[in-house]
Amino acid sequence: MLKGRLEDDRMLTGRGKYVSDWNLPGQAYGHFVRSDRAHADILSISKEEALKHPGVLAVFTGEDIKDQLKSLPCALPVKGRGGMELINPGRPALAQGRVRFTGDAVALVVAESAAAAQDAAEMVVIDYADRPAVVTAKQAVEAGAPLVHDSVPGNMVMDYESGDDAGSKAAFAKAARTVELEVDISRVVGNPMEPRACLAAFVSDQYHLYTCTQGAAIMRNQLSAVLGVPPEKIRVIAEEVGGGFGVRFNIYPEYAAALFAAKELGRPVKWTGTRSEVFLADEQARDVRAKGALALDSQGKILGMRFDMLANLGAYLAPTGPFINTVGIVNCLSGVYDVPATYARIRLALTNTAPMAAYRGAGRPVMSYALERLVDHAAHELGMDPAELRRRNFITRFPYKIAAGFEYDSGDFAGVLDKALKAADWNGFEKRRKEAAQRGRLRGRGISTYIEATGAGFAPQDQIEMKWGADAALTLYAPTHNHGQGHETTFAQIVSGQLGIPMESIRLRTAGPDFYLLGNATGGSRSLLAVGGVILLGAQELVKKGLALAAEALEAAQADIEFVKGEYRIKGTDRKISIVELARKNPGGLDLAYANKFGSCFPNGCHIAEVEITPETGEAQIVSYIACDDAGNIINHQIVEGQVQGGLAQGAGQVFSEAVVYDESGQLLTGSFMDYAMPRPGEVAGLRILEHPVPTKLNPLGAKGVGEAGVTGSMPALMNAVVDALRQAGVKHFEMPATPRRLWEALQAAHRRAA
Ligand code: MCN
Repeated sequence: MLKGRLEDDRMLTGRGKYVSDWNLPGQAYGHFVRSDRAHADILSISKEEALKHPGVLAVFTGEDIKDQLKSLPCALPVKGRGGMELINPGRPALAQGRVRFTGDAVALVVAESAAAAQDAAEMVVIDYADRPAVVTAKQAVEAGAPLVHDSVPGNMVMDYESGDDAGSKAAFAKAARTVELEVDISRVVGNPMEPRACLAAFVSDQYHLYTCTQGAAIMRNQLSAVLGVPPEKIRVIAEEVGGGFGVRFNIYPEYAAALFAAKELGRPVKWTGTRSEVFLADEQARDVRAKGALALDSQGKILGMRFDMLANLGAYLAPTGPFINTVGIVNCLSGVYDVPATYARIRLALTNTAPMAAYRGAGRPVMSYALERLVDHAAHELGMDPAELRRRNFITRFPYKIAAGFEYDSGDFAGVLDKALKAADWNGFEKRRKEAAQRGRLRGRGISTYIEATGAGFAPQDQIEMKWGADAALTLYAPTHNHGQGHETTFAQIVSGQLGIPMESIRLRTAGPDFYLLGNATGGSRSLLAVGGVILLGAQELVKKGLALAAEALEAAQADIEFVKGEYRIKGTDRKISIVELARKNPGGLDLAYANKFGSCFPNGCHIAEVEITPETGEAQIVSYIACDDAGNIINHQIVEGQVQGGLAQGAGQVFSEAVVYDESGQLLTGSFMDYAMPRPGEVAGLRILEHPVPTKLNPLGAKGVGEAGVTGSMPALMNAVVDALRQAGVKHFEMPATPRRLWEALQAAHRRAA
């Protein structure tokens, strides 16, 4: 039994190396001058005063990089309605001629010290001509709205549809009941513990970037597109990453600008961002308005489903492309339900706000929120038990191809539901509600039965390597960077299970100056099912490779040798050699490179939340939470529990407190933790996490992803509970975040209406 994770000791004793811990001889320091307005033409930039400041080495602007750096890339072009092509307006590493959101990087000041660079940044004088800004997607697509990029008519980069338009219209025409719900999925900031930072160097004709990453290979490819050199000329170096959550997946303009500066100056350039810069200029997420409708027969069977969504993409397209966070969400469109006809349209609009990208769940929490809120609303409208309405519509046969594309291979949705209902004492709720009412509390109950696709990846293969060191330790090289998920432990468990060597003798490397493997980054909850699957097969290959060497060492025929618990043995004898000994005797002979790829599979679950609201103050408290998840086979139960817990806290954060607010001119009003409330310890009380594994055959481990499940399940479950509580006081509609003030105001308004 493991006491903890292999990585914990290092991190808890302060030996973790984060980005700002890296230093190189002779390094200079960078500071970015950022736009203080949402939308304006840059008339002139005066560097003179800044350059005179003691210690200042250079001030770089868009003009300096214009012919040297290409636009940030944008992957995955998708085709939309009527064959519409994605429009990518491009993004320079430093603004050229125009700023498009508050926080857009305009200049990079490099100096001998961080303080000198910061002081000099204040002396860079920029003359702007303001332009009107658009902040919401709705404003952006209105006729005559100001254009964020002249090359994008109507601010719309994509109008995408998926599913069966005619079929779902027909279903609505014949339905006994139709139900509609429009919801807002608010905008959030990822907020990893370590603000973004980088140390850029140009060494022997190679670019070296020390930074926070979710995967070195993807970053090298993205940087290659900007720097115009092959990925082989780029190295990404990273050890600890203080949280990623999706917003450390892509390169950012600052990294390209710092690499450019390092090459120009012939010195490493270090940039350590601040928390304010996280709020201003990290990729943000969600921000979708979703209108959903269900067509039902008289028995509550769903006949058809339609969604119309509008997504705010911010000022530029993220390097992963708009697909990852928006269009991709409609792929699990009809959820766990057997729906004959589903259709979704999603329009993606540019605005003068921070660019958007994937954030834990990458669009799936948006879809599950829109769908699971709608199904709950339908149950209420029909006067049905929300669990029963769900059960009546579950998919029960596999494989099941959903209208929007995916084929679900496995699942036991009713089994998951039953386990959760039992644990939540579903039928005892009314008693608890009454008891809470006696204490003056509004108690509400919410449920979600979510499903998501985990495992997607851009790279065609995941390459791994295993190399034995002189000390008989095995180094495992893999492309997915561990940034909190416990890969050092779980990957070592897989290898140890196959090779019979202690977990502690296995080291994981995922980046570094000599790291060149190709493969997918950590994201889409794919690391275990995809890279873990490759590792499992790789370890089995390694055992096979050792047979020939063992036969030689034991002077026996290969066919007579078996591998048991870390030892090659001549069957039926006590003549044997351990794999460690064999590796020691054959330096390099037992090293292995292996590649393969495993793709999407479908974890699902049922989450049931109960919340209590104090009407006098508007405070909401989660008083009970049951999460029952099917993550397929599980490698490490403790880590999985931690992942679900973390995801759930992020879901609770978005539902109860976090929200990015821009004013109508595009100024960010939530630029610090004073204005943007993160979830706090103890926020999720009465939590029980249950497993209901249904192994998948889509990867060799039989595992499904779990890293994002907590968010995807919790957002709708929690808000359904809040809405259920509010309904008792006459509140008809409520949007996130359920902050005390907003809850109190909603209750007051309902009270006034009733009076
Ligand atoms: N695991 C397991 N059995 C399973 C599934 C997973 O034992 N059936 C283990 C894995 O081996 C791994 C962990 O659980 O140690 C999460 O695995 P997986 O679901 O494969 O997800 P990833 O490792 O690919 O992590 C990505 C996912 C995403 S996309 C975000 S965003 C996210 C997250 O995980 N960001 C995180 N969890 C995070 N946790 C922390 N602490 N910090 C982040 O930034």
